[in-house]
Amino acid sequence: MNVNKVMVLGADGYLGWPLMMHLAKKYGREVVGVDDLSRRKRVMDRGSDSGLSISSPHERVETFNRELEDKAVPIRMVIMDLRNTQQVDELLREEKPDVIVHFGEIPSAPYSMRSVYTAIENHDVNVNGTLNVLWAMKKHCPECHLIKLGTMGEYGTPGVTISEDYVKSINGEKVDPKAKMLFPRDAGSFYHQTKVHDTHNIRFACKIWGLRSTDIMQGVVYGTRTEETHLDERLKTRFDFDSEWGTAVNRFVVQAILGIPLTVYGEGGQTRGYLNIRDTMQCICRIIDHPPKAGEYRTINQFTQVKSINEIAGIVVEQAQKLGIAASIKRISNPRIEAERHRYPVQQHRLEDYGFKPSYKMEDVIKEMIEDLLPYKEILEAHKDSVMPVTTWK
Ligand code: USQ
Repeated sequence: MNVNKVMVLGADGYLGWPLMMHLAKKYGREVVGVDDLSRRKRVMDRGSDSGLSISSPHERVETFNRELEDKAVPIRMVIMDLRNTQQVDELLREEKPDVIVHFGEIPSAPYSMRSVYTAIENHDVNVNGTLNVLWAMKKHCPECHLIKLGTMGEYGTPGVTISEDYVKSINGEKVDPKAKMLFPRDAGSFYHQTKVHDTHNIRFACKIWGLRSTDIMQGVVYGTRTEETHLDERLKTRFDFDSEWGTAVNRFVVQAILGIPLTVYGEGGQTRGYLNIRDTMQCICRIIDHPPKAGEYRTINQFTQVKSINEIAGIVVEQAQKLGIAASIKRISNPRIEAERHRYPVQQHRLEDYGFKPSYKMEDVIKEMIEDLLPYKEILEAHKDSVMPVTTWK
């Protein structure tokens, strides 16, 4: 499969923006990004902002294309809401990408649990947006490889080994391999449920229309930089740390800088898969280079380390202390309903099969994150009030 043009949905986001640059600069691919810029607005509505100050989409694209000089096709950014069926249809008719990397969804569990309105909005954006993409692919580019961002959170914490492969037996009986039965899902928020719905819709579209897709069950991503974000001050990617849009590691690092005790929810035995943002870039590139066959739907469990919240808080405190910052930990009542002590065995082999090599460890990256964020302490201070959780699952 010849890959010339890659479309990145969610191109203004934490992962989408650095991926655009990485694909264009390192691999010389033609890249077109799509985003409705709603993440910037939703974070502001929560009373927060990106901890690393970021440029406007226009300035980012202009700056990066100057970096590229004439070494690759200039990147482009289309502003579009994926819920608009007509516009998504026209976009794919005109662009006909070889690969679509779909990050264009609302990614926050707490946001989805805030109210019935945010839960519905989360479903509308994620599930209906993805349906629009699937229908337009079928019509205009059925050969295209859809790389879709799902989440490890689709599985929940079942206490048995989570597998990338199809289920082989149930209650001792062999499952017909042709049935291609997925490993069971048990999501822990309405957000995570939207990803489960996407999974089933994408798998179904592959089965009936012969589309091809890699559905990434990704762990929690952390980090402040990629090879390209540090080429110019204006190329930074966003970095969220408030209680709705920030994830645990990123939040803990900011809390250490602000002198807020690290907010370990409940017992802190919650265990997840984690990976650095630069390893995410490498994973996606490997997946692009190893497309599935027409009609194939496949799952990838994407993370490089498994850690509990207690372990992560310990690492952040230790690294902060090395930089002369006295950080502390405070267990607070868990706003979520989730297992706080559990096994988390996960099987993964596909990334390795495609040549992926983990390059970063959390233990080494945390110090770099603190150093990258310290110059922005004023921005962090200004949004200090957004750190403590406000939404509960109850
Ligand atoms: N947690 C704390 N303290 C905090 C924040 C979180 O103890 O201040 C705990 C949570 O209770 C949870 C764990 O850390 O047990 C992970 O929470 P998180 O906010 O870092 O991540 P989560 O809500 O699971 O969602 C994030 C991304 C989501 C992605 C998912 C991957 O926001 O888009 O799908 O990570 S995974 O966790 O593998 O499902």
